[in-house]
Amino acid sequence: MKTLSPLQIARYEYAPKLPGMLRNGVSEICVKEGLPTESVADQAKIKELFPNTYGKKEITFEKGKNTAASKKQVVGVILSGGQAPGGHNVVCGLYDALKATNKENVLYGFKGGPSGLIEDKYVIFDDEYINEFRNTGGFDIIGSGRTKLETVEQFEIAEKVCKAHGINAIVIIGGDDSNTNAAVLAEYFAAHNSGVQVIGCPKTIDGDLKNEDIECSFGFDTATKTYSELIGNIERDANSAKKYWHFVKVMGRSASHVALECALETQPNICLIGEEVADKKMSLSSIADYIADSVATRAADGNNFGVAIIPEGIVEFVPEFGKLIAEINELLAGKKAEEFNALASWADKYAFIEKGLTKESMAVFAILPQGIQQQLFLERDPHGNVQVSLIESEKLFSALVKDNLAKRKAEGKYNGKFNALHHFFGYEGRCAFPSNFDADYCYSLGYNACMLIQYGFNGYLSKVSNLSKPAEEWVAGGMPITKMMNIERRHGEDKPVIRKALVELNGKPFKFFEANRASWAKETAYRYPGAIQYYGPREVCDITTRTLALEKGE
Ligand code: FBP
Repeated sequence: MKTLSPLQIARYEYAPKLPGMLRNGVSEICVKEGLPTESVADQAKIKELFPNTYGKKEITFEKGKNTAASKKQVVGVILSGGQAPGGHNVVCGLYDALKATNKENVLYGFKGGPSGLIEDKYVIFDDEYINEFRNTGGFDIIGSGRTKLETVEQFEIAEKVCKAHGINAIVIIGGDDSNTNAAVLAEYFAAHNSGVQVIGCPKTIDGDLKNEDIECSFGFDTATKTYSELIGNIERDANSAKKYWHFVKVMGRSASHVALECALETQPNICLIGEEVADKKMSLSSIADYIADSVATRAADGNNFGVAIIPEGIVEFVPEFGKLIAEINELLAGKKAEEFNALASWADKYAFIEKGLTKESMAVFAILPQGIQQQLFLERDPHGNVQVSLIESEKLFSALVKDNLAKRKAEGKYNGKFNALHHFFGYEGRCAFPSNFDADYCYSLGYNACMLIQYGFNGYLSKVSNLSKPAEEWVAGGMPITKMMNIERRHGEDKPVIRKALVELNGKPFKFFEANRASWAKETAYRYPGAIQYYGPREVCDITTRTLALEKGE
């Protein structure tokens, strides 16, 4: 029998905070037009590819008479990609705004991600269904998936499905790739006069969908708070037992925003930032040396313990490792993967690898622990990429540090003890109960998406900004997705895509970290953020991330 926890019951009752301008009821929301937009780069090319949706104006909502035509809305919503806390609230906000506008409005939820639209698998939401998911984590309300909506055949089917249900708008809740696809779908619908609008919502715990307009993607706040709680607890354990070095890998497929935010929250001895590793062209051994320096310095003070945060995507930022992965991808291309997998023993496979890699890459491969070597040959994702979440880089670096320390010991330069423990925090944070920030932000994004639909916008991203301030002061509006796009080379082709936001080495969050990390590496300066608080004083419950606060100069 299904039972509810007290927190579940309490969270069902939580009323998410909307931006002040959306609080007066849907009849009191009007549009203020901003300036026409340009894409961040490659303007001529993006304009050519998006003739119907390019250059539209940014808009903000404000208090005033709602002038939108009050036609009945039938909307479909899709959750796309990895789970992120708050996704349910986007759906709830959208549903509530639709029903507040007109009781006859209908919300379809396509199941299992974008493929649900193509396969016409859906639920129709009602109060009973929705109420079970209010302010809860996860994407289980309709499920998610990573199918890309990008081919004309898929768009034709999507159009047919929408027509069959009378759907006049689709809301896609996803990261940079999913919102890129949302923009392409919006352009297709506009070019074919299909009467279907597409609105995107910025999601990903990785925090790499942000720019001058989008201050942060939802889910980043809750996920990093969850990991930071756990890292803080580990720090306290390390400082109590004084006998382990903990290597903690945190999610973040490419960018190191999650690692950086956790470091700002917990002040560990070491945190690697992939973007810096790439910028300084650091090798595996120089990184190991850098960590071993902290281990040795602390050992000299009698502290044979510490905490190191490793971003999940780190390996691809190490130039020699990136080259190795590229060569392995080549080695496994097409039928060669089958040939490789058919080899009976690891020794046979090793010989195959030795034959196929360049001398330099083989030298890097050879120093890796066998477990990591084998992980590099695990199944690729649907786009042919190594699944970095499956590579145990926390174990890789602790093994390299151990070797480094052994050499130091042999040379009489180190006399400490090094016992490493390993952790990977990723899935633990993706479905946590959303923090108040994410619960409020997501509900606002969904509510706002409905307003964008009502006012007839297409190819827009639901935008809520001024996020470091109390929700009352948040600014709601929308921006054309094409504004965030540029042309990038993907799989040998020039493609219009939303630019991924990596950690800026000149940005305030990294600068703060850089200014403090030398002392954190030596001292025990741990900071303990504790568990997410949902009820209590505002300064405890409604705080945003340190990243956002520093970016805003707070
Ligand atoms: P999105 O970019 O789709 O939001 O997903 C991010 C992420 O959580 C990464 O941090 C992680 O590498 C990846 O998903 C794991 O993917 P999967 O859920 O398919 O194992």
